[in-house]
This record gives sequence, structure tokens and C-alpha cells, in this order.
Amino acid sequence: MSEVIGIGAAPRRKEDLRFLTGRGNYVADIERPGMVFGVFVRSPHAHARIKSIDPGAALATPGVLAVFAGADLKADGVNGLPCGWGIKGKDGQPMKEPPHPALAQDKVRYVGDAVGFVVAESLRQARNAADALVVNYDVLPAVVGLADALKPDAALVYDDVPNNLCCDWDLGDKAATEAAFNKAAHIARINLVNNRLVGNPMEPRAAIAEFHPETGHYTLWSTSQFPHVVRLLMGLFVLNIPQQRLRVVAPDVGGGFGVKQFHYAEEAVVTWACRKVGRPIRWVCERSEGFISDAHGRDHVTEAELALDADGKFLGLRVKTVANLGGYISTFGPNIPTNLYGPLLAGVYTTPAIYCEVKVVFTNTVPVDAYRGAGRPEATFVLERLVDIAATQMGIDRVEIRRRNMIPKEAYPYQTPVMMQYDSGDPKGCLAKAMDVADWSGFAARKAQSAQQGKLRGIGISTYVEACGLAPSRIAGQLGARGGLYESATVRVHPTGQVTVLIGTHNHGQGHETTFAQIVGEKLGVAFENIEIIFGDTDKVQFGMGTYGSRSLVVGGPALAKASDKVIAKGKKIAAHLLEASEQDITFERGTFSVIGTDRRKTFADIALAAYVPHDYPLETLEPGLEEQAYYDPINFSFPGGAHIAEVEIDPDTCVVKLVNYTAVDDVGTVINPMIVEGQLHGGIVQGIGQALCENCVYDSASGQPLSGSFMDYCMPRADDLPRMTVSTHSTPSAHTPMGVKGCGEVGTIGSPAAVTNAVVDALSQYGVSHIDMPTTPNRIWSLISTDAPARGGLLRSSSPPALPTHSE
Ligand code: MCN
Repeated sequence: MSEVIGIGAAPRRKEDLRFLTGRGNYVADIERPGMVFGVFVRSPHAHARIKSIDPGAALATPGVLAVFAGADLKADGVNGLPCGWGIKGKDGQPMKEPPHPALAQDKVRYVGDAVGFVVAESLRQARNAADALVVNYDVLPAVVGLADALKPDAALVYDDVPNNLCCDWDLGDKAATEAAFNKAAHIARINLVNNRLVGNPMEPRAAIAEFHPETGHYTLWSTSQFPHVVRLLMGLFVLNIPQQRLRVVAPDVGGGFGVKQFHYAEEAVVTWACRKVGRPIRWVCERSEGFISDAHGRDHVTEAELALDADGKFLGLRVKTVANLGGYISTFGPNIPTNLYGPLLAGVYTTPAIYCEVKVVFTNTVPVDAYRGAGRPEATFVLERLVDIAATQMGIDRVEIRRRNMIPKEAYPYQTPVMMQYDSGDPKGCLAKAMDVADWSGFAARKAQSAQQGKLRGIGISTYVEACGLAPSRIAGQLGARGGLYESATVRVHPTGQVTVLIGTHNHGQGHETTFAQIVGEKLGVAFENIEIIFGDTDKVQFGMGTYGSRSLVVGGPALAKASDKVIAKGKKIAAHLLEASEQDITFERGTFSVIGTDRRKTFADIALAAYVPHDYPLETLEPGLEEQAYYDPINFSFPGGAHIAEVEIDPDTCVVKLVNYTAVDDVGTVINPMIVEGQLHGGIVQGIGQALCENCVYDSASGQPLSGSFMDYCMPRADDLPRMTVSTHSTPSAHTPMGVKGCGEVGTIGSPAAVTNAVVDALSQYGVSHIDMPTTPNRIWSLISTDAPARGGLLRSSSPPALPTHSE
């Protein structure tokens, strides 16, 4: 297939050959000579003082090489893990930022907090030694639920953080919002919980570290979404290793979903310990260990109010949220429920006044950080639930109330009252298309049909907007980012005209090897098969910020385009010399340099060869070679948006929700590869459906013990839980990105939880149900419709709980 495959085409993914034939190269596949095995010893208590650690018995077990505790790291000058984002409270004071040691010192702060690290010749021996490590704890009362964390008598996660309050943050105009509420004809209110989630990428986290004493170099292979950032944070702040002596490699990574976007303690401990032990060390997380050591997502409790005039126009929105940080500040933890949440509460509506307060609190639970969508699904959920409630209470149709308040297409670029200036969008167009595809008008007939079979049927809408593409550095810096967030790319043209691209983003399922080859191919007129994309190795790739916040295309794509433009510019100089024309008279189109108005031309490959084999080359004015690098920092975020419609059927006997139809219409700007976008939308939607229907990370509220610590208790959505989804795009090119692109990696997860929950509430509305918290499990539905229902409409034939609940509670 020697053809140029450009923007808008849908070739098969380059990377799939190695994945589908089992030839991916994951961290756990890597073998190093003399490699030994590490196991972490983790706290069984949510909150306890460490009285003593006795390594004697562990050291006596066969094959053990070393046992380390927090004190060993401290004695060796190992620092705690840094936070990449510092926020300020409403009083202008910085957040409370207690230390985050790589192995717990003095105290443990959640079940799973690592207290020791054991290294042995084999994995089995390391596990045995870990079991033998004696840790004496003085168990303390734990603070677990968000409702308890701020109580005056709550246990303190940190003695010097009063009320467990890391930061009391706000955004918006409080006075203007109060004024809006004072003149409201109606106020709709909701109290809701955004359930805590565990990311569960298919490949668990893993790290292998090796020290090379002859050069003083370290290599860390890690399941990371951003190896350069790990090198910077770990080398500079934690272990004090010079950057040039630390190589971080993130090879094939089997999904991340945000969870692998942090600098984790395990990476630092394994790297530090490999030098102490003098052998390469491999640590691979167990699935159940991942449940108590991978950063979790979401976990909010919110009170929200929407003020409306008599016509249902939104006047003001007031939101108070308590957000869980867990036991320590994770790399981006404080940024998620604040900067990635508050500004998105404007949604796609013209609400003139918004005020949002977020209390970010510590609890004795696993640290909470970004998980696909990160803050934006939480904002969408608040808003779209509230809009439905307002519509019902005011007797206005759910579609009509949305239309009345949507930002008109012509009003873009649109400045919201909460910081963001949206680039482009057509919310009404997305909604109209989604209703058409979902056959909204045929719903009444389908509902009647379901009723005939004794089933409840509901339909729900969610519109949404997302800010994606982290950077821009300037804005991120104002919001507390402790570093720039640009992206970089190198386009290396070989003498044959074939191309290697080195980019600082990380591909762990998103298809970059394909879409980035399409962008470069289109620019340079080089065949798809002649372009390779290299990423994930700090010794190969110049620098980069990695992949998260749906930034790779929006920030990495323009870096690629910029580097390609530089290649073309240099190519024109070479062509001008070879064709004996002035540089201004050279054009470049579809892989050919030509002299305007003549048939004199050179192919891209001719120019590449001339650049490296300079027989006839202006060496006095031009360096040989054809390789260019570019860094790109966008001027603003890009703002994808869309409308999602879910349709559910609920069996009132079992209270099981069956999702029967799902429609998504998303505005992702210019589409590079429609097949990959569709796949991203499918994956994202399924993760949102998981949150809405079945996923829930539950802790025992007294002891802080996780109650959903395995797939026996934590219910992931499966193929047979899902309907056929119809996804399509309704794109308005972004004015903030050179190619008009917007991200698509998270949009599905942002739109779907509210769409599904709104559909479930719609189905249950005849029972007087106006809200249900996620996940909408049979147990929750049963308890709502069997005890609280004022009118059952004769549909509920059973008043006992379903015999076989299929979900996690
Ligand atoms: N794309 C496109 N046209 C557009 C937008 C995107 O063709 N208008 C393509 C891109 O070129 C890229 C893919 O779609 O190949 C996703 O692009 P983008 O939206 O830039 O997102 P990122 O590549 O930065 O990926 C991050 C995003 C996030 S934040 C999470 S979380 C997530 C996700 O993507 N985790 C994933 N998708 C995932 N998919 C898989 N398989 N595994 C994960 O861990």
C-alpha cells in the first residue's frame, strides 16, 4: 500500500498488527540479565501509626535480598513525591501540601499505603518475604466518607491540616449569582453523589529499574502515560538523579485511562532499590493490589441550584462540592475537582451568572486523581441532572428547556462567566441530529410497547462541553500548573525520503501511530507505510508532556505539522538550488517541489537524497540533512461538545436496567481518522455507562476497608451490558487549533453518565422518582420504587428484592 493516506481517511491501525498477533512489548514482558523481583508490603489499616517495623523474619526467608522501609529512604535522602499542580483557596492562600513519602513514614493513611519493599531472587520468594515482614501498628480512627471529613470531631489525616481541608476553592461571581437567585421565578435543586471509580486498565501498572554502575546511568521501564515527566519529577525532585543519566521508557502500555498519568511511589522505590541491591528489579502490580494503589477517580458530594425565570431561561447556577483527594496529594489531584470542574459547569448554556465552591478534602482512602474525563464528567452530571429536574418541575419539555438556553452557533467564540472562551460549537445542531438518529419522536410508541410487556422505558439526554488539549501553558500556569504543557515533535527524513517521527505524546491505545502518520503523510506527500512514529523513550525522543486530557492531537498534532512545515521550507531551498530557480518560485504540493509555471520538478525523495548526499548542494549556505524539530504551545484549550441520548428498559420485577439504545453526536472538530474517532467514542461511552450502571468503589465507612477490592465486587461493564451504539460527528472546526481539530479521547465518558442516569430517572418518573445516584443498581432502584413510590401504575408485580442482583451492591 504505497500511497499517501491523509487526513480524513480510515486506514487500519498500524499498531494493531503487533497487538492482535500477541507481539506487543509490555513492561512485564521485559527480561533483564540478573533481574530479581520486588513486592510491596501494604498497610491493612486505613489510618495507623507505625510503631515499629521488624525485618528480621523477612530477611531470614529463602532467596530474599533486601527489605526496605520508609526510614531507609529517608536516611538515604530520598524525597517525597511532588505535586504538579498547586491551587489556591478563595482566601488566596496556597493549598495545604503535606509531604507524600514514597514509603510511609510514621503513619499510614489508607489501606494499601506502602510501608515496605521486599526484593528476592524469585517472585514467590519475594511474596513469602513480604508476608513475613512484621509491622506493628497503632490503629487510629479513620475518616472515610466525604460527609464526615469536615466534621469538627473528625479524625485528622494530617495533624497539621485542620478539618482535613486541603483547599477551599471557588470560581465565579458570587454577588452576581446571588442577585440572579433573588430574581428567580423558580429554583431547581439537587443533592448528588458522583461515585468513586477505579480505572482498571487491562494491563496493571509495572516497573523495572536497572542501574549501570559503569556509567552511573539508570533505566526505568514503566507503564507510564508520560515518561519524560516521570524522568523530570523523579530525577529532579525525588531521587536527585541527573536527567542525562536517567532513561525512562514506557513501551507498549495496555491502556491507561488517566490512571498511568501520575508519578507513582513504586517507580521511585524500584529505581532507588535497584542500585542498593545491585540487580535489575521488576515489580508488577497484582490486580487486587491495583484496586488499593492505583489512583481512583471522581468521588464528589454536591449540592447544586439552578435559578430560572418564568420562561425557563437560566439566570444563575450555584454549586457546592466536597471533593475527595484521598490520603495524599497525587500528581494532579487538586487540579481535577477545581480547574477541570468549575469552568465546565457553564456547559453549552448561556447562564449569565455562575458561582462554584469546592472543598477539597483529605480522607483515609486511596489518593484520587484524573480518570478519563477528569472533572468534566462530574460537571456535566451536575448540570444535566439539574436541567432535567428544572424541566420537570416547571412543566417544560426537556428538549425545549435546553434549546431555549443553548449558546447559538453564531455566538461563538463564546465567553462564559467561568473563565473559558469556547472556540466553536453548534449545540442545537448536535441535539437535533442526535434526536433524529435516536428516533426521539418514536419513543412514545416504544414506551407503550415496553409497557405492554410489563417493562418501564425511559429516554435521557445529556449535552456537554469539554475543555481539552492541556496546555495552554500560559493559562495552565495561571491556574497553578508547575510547568509548561507544550508538545514537541521531530520529523526525521531519511536519505530515501522515508520518515521517522519522534513525538512526546504516548500512545497506549489511541492509535497515534496511525493518525500521526496520516498528518505527516498529508503534509509531506509521503506514503503511509513509509512513516514510523516513535514515542515513549526519553533517550530517543527530545522531550514531551505525554498523553492525557485528550491533548495528543490538539497539542502534538500542530507540533508535527510545524516540524513538517520546517522540513518543507528547507526542502524548498534545496529544490531552488537543484532546479536553478529562486526559492520564492518553488511550490510544494503532494510530495513534489516545482518551479511555478514550468514542468521543472523534484520529488520529495530526490530532495531528501540531495540533503544527505550533497554532490550538488549549496554547502556554504545550507547544512546537510533533513530533520526538523518543533515545539507547540496552543493559545487556548479546544472545546469539543455534543449531545448524547440513552434509552433504557427496566424490568420492575428484577429492577435490572437494560440499555437498549445509545446515540452520540459529537463535535470533535476536523476528524483525522473517522474509524479511530468512532473507536474512541465507543470506549469512552462504555466507561461512562460503567459509572452510570454498575461501577462503584465502596469503602466501609467506619474502618476504611475497601469493600469492592476485586472484580467480584467491583462491577465492570461487559459486552452483553451494552447496546449497539450509533455514534457520529457534527463538527465545527476549532478556531484555537491550526488544523481545526478538537480532542475526542474523553468525550464519550463526559456525555454518557448523565444521559444514562436521565434515562433511568425518566423510566422511574411514574413512581415519583426525580433522582437516583449512580450506579443505578437494581438494589437502588428497588429501594426507590418499592418503598417511596407514590404511584406504581400497577406495573410493580413484586415487592421483594430481586433474587439475583447482578451488580456491586
Ligand atoms: N483523533 C482524530 N480526530 C480528532 C480527534 C482525535 O482522528 N478530531 C484521533 C487522534 O489522532 C488519536 C485519537 O483520536 O489517535 C485520540 O486523540 P485525542 O483526543 O487527542 O486523545 P489522546 O490521544 O491525547 O488520548 C488521551 C485520551 C484520554 S485523556 C484517555 S483517559 C484515554 C483516551 O484518550 N485513555 C485511553 N482514549 C483511550 N483509548 C485507549 N484505547 N486506552 C486508553 O487508556
